[in-house]
Amino acid sequence: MKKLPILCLAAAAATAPAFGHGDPAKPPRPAYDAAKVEDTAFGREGDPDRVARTIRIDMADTMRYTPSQVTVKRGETVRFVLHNRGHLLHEMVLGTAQALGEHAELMKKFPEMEHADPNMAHVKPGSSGQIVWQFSRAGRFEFACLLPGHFEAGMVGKVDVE
Ligand SMILES: [Cu+2]
Repeated sequence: MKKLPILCLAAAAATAPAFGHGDPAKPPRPAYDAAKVEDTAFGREGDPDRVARTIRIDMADTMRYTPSQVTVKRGETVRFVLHNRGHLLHEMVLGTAQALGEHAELMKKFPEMEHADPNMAHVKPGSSGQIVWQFSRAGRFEFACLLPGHFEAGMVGKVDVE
């Protein structure tokens, strides 16, 4: 099973020069490839051709997402369309509450970690981004902005998978 903190460390160690978290110069995420999709505790990268629903989420400098809670059906492939309404960089990282908490702690120690995984998107001010995700497991998961100070300020949302 894929564990975010290990991935992040591996990426940070393997890459020079390091791209900052959410650096606009970060390498682009590779195109969807079904053969490379890995299952995680909170689902898997979704096939953009099988999106069942689009959910728009706004990001603000108040360190809040709107909406901050969404409900999806198990098995559903969702396209999150993220709009950054603020003047700061924001991101959305999907995961389990535990993985996101651990990841946030790692961010404090390694602020230059590189990220371009399918469960996350960095969105520049005034810009938009997206994540396509299939929620293959039931349960409550979270999404969060792990940029320094944002997670701590409460930039966290919930996904309930029925
Ligand atoms: Cu943020």
